[in-house]
Amino acid sequence: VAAAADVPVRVNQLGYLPDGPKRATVVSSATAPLAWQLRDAGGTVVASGNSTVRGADRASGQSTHLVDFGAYTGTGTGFTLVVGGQASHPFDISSALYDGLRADSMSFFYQQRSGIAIDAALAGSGYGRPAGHLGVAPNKGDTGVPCQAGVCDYRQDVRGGWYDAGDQGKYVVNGGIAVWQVVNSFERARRAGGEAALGDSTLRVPERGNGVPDVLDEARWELDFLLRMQVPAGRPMEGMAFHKVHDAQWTALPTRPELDDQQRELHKPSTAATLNLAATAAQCARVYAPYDAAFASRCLDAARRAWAAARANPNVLAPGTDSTGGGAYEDADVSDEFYWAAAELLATTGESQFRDAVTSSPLHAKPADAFWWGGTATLGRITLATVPGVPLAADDLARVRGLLTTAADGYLSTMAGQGYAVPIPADGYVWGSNSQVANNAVVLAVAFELTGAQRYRAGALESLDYLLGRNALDRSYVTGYGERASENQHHRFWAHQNDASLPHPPAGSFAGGPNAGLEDPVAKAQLAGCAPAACYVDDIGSYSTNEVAINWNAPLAWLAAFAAERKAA
Ligand code: 9MR
Repeated sequence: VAAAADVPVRVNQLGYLPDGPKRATVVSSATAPLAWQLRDAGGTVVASGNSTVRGADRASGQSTHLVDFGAYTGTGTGFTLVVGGQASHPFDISSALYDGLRADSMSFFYQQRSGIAIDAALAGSGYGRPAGHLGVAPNKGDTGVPCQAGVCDYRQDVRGGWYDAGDQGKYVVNGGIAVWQVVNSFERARRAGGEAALGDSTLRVPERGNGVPDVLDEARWELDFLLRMQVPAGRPMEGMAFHKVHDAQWTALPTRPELDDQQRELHKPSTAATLNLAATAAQCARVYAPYDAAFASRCLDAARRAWAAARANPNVLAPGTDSTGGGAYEDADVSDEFYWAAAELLATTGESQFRDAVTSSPLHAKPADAFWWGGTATLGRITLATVPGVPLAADDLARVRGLLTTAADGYLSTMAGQGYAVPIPADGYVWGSNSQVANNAVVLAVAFELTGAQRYRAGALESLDYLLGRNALDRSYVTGYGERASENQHHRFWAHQNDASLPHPPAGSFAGGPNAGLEDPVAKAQLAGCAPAACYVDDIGSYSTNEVAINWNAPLAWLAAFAAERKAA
């Protein structure tokens, strides 16, 4: 199928919810409003009006107009928005709009599993592959992985988990935030009465039918790996978590997981990784308790040991230079990871030692900053603000909730100031910018849960509009969703662009997005001079704009589940 041409009327190419906001952006330097028509599939005009002139937009470098057709409440497929004789891509208006994306964005994690054969009957034709990294030749790991020189003198079984991204490394910092968001999407949905949609037999995973919600089955694949990354009792730095396991050298593109012949190595434990383990294992203990008490108690024990180890080794920092064969995931400030872990342990146990750790942290009084893999305090704030029964004083809890709604108000005002409603500023287009859009949209959705105010839900949904096509490039960043969707994301197995015998990324795969830093050779060669929001190319070589990653698909899946819930406006 030939890619659709870029058009100046920019819509969510998937569509709109009947009870959600319906806005579009038009690229035009006209200084007077433009007439617009909403046409149904038969070409009949079902709504019309005039645009609002927005003028120059810094992030996209474009002159824009806004169209608001939110007054239209009909449903159907094949709508187009026509402005000045130019039609948008066709889109749907449907309350079932996000049902497919909810499943596909979550199924991404099954497709990224290490240490298990991927079944084409579940993953889709072309996506099956033998298990990777179980020590079957030519693989050398991950069942008995040695440390890098000088780090340890034993081997550890660290099989399983999810490959991080387009590479086949597995990083505890990053695995942590990703699995937290997957589990949190379930915890949130359960509070909203929507857990059935994430329940047993809702996903294409091998564990379907086992009586446990599939989202939790999927997350457990990663949690079991994180637990294996903990230094065993009796070893130096016991209770700490190894920072990461990956190949000694970067592998070429493509490299099928089962054909990776590089030596796998464990890298030195870090305080950040240990606190990622403490936080996610504490969350695990809370959320899995009703389904598997033994697993929940194993999680809690690991979380306590990790917390104690981090307290005993509070400043073991992973260096930015350790990036041969895998990403560094360096972090020079672990105060936010301490806060997050304390919050999860408090919410799970209610113990005063963790309450003291939360309330004595300088971060407890600070504004709710945007979260990402290197900054996790707001994950802790979300847990404190939303999990029922957290034993903090009522006024303190109200204050934490207020920090989150204040952050959400900030994202709304950032959105309102731009031609494309994006909850990041013009200077925020860094590596993985799409994940920052999605993470900030998660905060908007949390503010909706806390207050019931529709403007927050609208902000979360409009953030999805940006990711699905209403943007500087007229592009959906999610494979399989939209007329002009990314399909050549950087990946060693879904490398169709380099090898026609391999598949494209599966539907629901989320590109990292525009990165004004131009941090790879393809971006440097093709994107010189780009406006920040246009610094993106759908080329497999552009890993700094077009990779997939577990910590990026996680907020997309979280949001898709939120958007798919039927909520009356
Ligand atoms: O998401 C990470 C981004 O914040 C960093 O700027 C970038 C460079 O260090 O690394 C990104 O993470 C990559 C990781 O290092 C290796 N696996 C792929 C990840 C996504 O590109």
